[in-house]
Amino acid sequence: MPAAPQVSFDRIHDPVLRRIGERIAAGERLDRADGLALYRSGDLTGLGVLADAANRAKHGDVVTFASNQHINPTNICVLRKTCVFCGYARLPKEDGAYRYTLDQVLGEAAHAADGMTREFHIVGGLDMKAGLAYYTEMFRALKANFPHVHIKALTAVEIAHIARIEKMPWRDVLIALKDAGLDTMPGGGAETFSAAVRERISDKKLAGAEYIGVHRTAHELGIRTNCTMLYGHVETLDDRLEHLQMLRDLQDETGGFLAYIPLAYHPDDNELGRELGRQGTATTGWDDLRQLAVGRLFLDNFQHVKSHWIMVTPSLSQVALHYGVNDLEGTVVREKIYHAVGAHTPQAMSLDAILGLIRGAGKVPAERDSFYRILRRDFAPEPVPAGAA
Ligand code: V47
Ligand code: SF4
Repeated sequence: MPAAPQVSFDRIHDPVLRRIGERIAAGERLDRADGLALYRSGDLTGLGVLADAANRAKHGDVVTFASNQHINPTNICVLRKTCVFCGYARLPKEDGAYRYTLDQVLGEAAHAADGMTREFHIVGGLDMKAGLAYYTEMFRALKANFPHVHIKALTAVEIAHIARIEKMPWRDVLIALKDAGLDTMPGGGAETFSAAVRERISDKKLAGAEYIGVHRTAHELGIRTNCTMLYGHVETLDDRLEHLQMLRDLQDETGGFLAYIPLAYHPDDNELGRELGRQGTATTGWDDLRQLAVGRLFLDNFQHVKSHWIMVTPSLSQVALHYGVNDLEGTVVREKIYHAVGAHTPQAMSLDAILGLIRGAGKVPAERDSFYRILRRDFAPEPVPAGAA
């Protein structure tokens, strides 16, 4: 049982936040009205103080990262026309459509031969020609060639797609994939669960309750998963809280979620961004920080809150380490999904760069595995800058 958060009330100016802070310090759980008050507060620093206290009670000063590699085996997707926020998907005959052969996947994975990569993060489109056998063969070959690398693959939406084309229940698909080497599942495909928002931005996608259902089944089978929320598009603050509530409820039930990762919507190069006239205007730093902080406070039964630096920039992720975040998306190699919608961040970060970010925020870096077990803390000390005494 983690210690109750120690809150420094002198840095909180909003009396509403102070009252919520007193309840957090007493170990009380927040309800949706509290969540709304947190989102609506103008005291971002005070919100950070609360989220940082909750985070420190679980992790102290330690910030983790993992060396992972993203592989996106196919961008062909049957929802290409209806997920209006996505700039990555293509129809089978469209320019730029691709589906990797097994050899191509192994070619991409060859980076893992460096011995540093500990996780493959494998997600892609809902491709009619990528059924169960496509993935079971892929996972078996990856495990045969890179036995030390963890496979975190396939969102709930992809699992449901494979189940539909194979006419199998989700459970049987998950059992077959686990048998082939699937270790954990990523959290993509959640978007925002609200039915009204889904109708507007991803009309034909698996409903929120079904996303939860696939994750519940995975947890029952011993497959731990992550979860996400896509924010900063057309959703309301109430929608965000409904989403967080559904995640918290499932976590109460199964305890199977490893981490919560909010994903900042990028409006470039996608239909929704054009419709909203929002190109070139991603989420604000304020919204990114409060989204992470409210997640940390509301999801009191989650151990890990991860910032995805690819979307919100490394600099903002560094500040987020004081807003409830205890984990940074790893040294990602060749990320495609966000770079298709206008992310201008680098596609990979070196170990030294990640260590520099974490230390620069006054935190202690630790490399973790995919289950958040600490693997390494003994990194070379930070070089002393030239001219320093
Ligand atoms: O589900 C698509 C999002 C997700 C856009 O579990 C967009 O460890 C912003 O889920 N703007 C896939 N986001 C990525 C994902 C993820 C990333 C890092 C770590 C983990 C994990 C999961 O990307 C999709 C969708 O929500 N996405 N288009 C866009 N325009
Ligand atoms: Fe397909 Fe996923 Fe893009 Fe939707 S978000 S079009 S399901 S790849």
